[in-house]
Amino acid sequence: MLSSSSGQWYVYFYEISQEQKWNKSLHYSSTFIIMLSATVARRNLIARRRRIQEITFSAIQTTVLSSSFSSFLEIDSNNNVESSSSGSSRRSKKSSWRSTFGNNESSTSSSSSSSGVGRPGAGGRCDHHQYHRHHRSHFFSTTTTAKEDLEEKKDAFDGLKAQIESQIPSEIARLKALKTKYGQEKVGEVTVNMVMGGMRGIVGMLYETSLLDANDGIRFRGLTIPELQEKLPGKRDREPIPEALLFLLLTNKVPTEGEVEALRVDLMERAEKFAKECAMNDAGNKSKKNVFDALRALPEETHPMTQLSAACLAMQNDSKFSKMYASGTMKKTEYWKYIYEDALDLIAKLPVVAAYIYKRSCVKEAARKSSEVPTVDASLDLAANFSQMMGFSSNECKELMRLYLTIHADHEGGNVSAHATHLVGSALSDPYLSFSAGLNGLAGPLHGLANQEVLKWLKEAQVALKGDYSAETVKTFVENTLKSGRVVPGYGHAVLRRTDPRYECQREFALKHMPDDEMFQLVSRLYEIVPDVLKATGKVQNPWPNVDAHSGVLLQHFGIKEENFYTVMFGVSRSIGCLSQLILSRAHGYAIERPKSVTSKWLEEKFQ
Ligand code: NMX
Ligand code: MLT
Repeated sequence: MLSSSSGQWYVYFYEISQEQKWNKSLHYSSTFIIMLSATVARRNLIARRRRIQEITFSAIQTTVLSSSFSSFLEIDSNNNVESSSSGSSRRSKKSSWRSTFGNNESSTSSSSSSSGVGRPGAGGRCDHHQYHRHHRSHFFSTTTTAKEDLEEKKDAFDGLKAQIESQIPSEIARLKALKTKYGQEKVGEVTVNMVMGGMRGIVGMLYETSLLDANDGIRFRGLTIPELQEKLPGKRDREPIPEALLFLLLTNKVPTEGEVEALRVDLMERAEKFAKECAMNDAGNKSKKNVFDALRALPEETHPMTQLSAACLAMQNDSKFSKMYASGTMKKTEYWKYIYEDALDLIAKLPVVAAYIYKRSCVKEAARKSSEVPTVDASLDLAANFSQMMGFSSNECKELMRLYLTIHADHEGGNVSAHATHLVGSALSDPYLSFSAGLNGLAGPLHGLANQEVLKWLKEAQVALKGDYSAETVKTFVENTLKSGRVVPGYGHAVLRRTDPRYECQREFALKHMPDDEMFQLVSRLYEIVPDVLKATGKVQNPWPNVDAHSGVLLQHFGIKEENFYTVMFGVSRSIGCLSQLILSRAHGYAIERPKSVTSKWLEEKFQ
């Protein structure tokens, strides 16, 4: 299919030229012949990639997926996957593809009712292949534009994207109805205290992926942490894997085993491709700089959070959304598709970059240090691979990483990292730019950096207390912290008014895996002492521990002792929540965020 738009041609050629390292500024007409040959080569590449995907899928189908998933899929003699339930998913997916390629006005509404549409690699894959086979009968119809390539790359396993797409029309209709019916209703009152107190309690933004209740704690799409642990499929042991949470956040649906597996494969392929390309560039072609070169240009002692945020920006050149926006050919209704691709790329890349930062900048012993691009093991889940890339391959550490990446992922929209990502994204800044902003907020000691502060403080306590964890000495230590003008890190919360459920589940993990750990004994003792000390100040709204009070003690037990890295791990996890919402925000057409500010004089004059 040839695009009539010169902009699309440009983007297409730009992508080819990026891969082939040709000069993108060559004039279209003088490069037309080159493009045709490149197109044929590219088509062969895509066909080869598809064959690999088919083989991989077939292997997964027979070896990995649960029998329940296998039972509703059938493999025909051409090795195509069909939904055994009916042709409905095929029809809906086909119309969805037509819509994608502009042949059909509105397809997604029909797909919304199809239960088969989201099955991993089900009807969508089959129809997409038929669609392309059909259109490849003519030379021009075989030409892939940047847009087609983007869609094609993800064809085999993209039940998730199809499910999101199928939900968009009904979600937009629901939001529209909400606005029409209740648009003029009030959701609360704003007092001067709220304006002057960090906007605490002001209901001011939509955020679908999670909701925080002061007393119940966080619910991810309605599910508490114990419910996630119980209900999310894809577990390797007891803890859920973050891929399952990502699926839940994006679709508001507990995925099937097969759907989680398909998403896992997708993310690991993205991670592996990224790491391999960067490693290849490292080894040979120095002319193509990559994110690791950018990181190497920073002093080793640059804080790991600064490095992670800088890495996000250094990768921004890969943004598909930005390229499409610049081409001028992307409709508003298509924004989310490119945000989705960027978001999933970024979620997959961040653990690789983070593991690199860890090994280059955080570990002290020469034997564990490395400036190599980490090697991705695509057979693992995202968390296990992250743990392994950092040099921790025990099953217990992988389990901890699964729990860690799951529980830190989202905490509704008002916290600094989520809000910053949301705000910057609302200006149509791409996911790399937006999430870098979120990371910069997470790097603050009152927010994500508190996990680093907690471990420093615990180490300080160990030195000061010399093993005497009696109530009196511990109380004095905590009071001295306050007297020195510092906050007690890991305690208090802007919204919660109880012990953070994320603290509780980590405590359970510790009780199960490391009950005798000395630092865990200290953490437990502090839990008994700190709340009363904070209550005695008379000003702390929530004297109970938050997530950060417990995470470090687990990590150090399993060998991740470098606390300046802890917030990076928080950031890797937080990408899952922030970027899920970013996809939905563009899919549902959220407005640019622009609240009203006033001067203190304005307030005085209003009430005088
Ligand atoms: N230690 C000492 N003082 C505290 C603490 C604490 N843990 N928590 C709150 N306060 C103080 C707070 O500084 C404020 O003092 P002042 O009026 O002198 O400015 C007063 O109590 C009232 O604050 P709150 O309304 O209870 O809390 P706020 O919503 O303003 O702040 C936090 C919430 C989380 C920033 C605050 O509790 C805090 O600084 N905690 C320690 C740092 C921390 O653990 N942050 C991690 C939060 C979770 N995360 O991952 O992001
Ligand atoms: C978070 O996880 O973002 C923190 O608990 C801070 C918050 O919710 O305000």
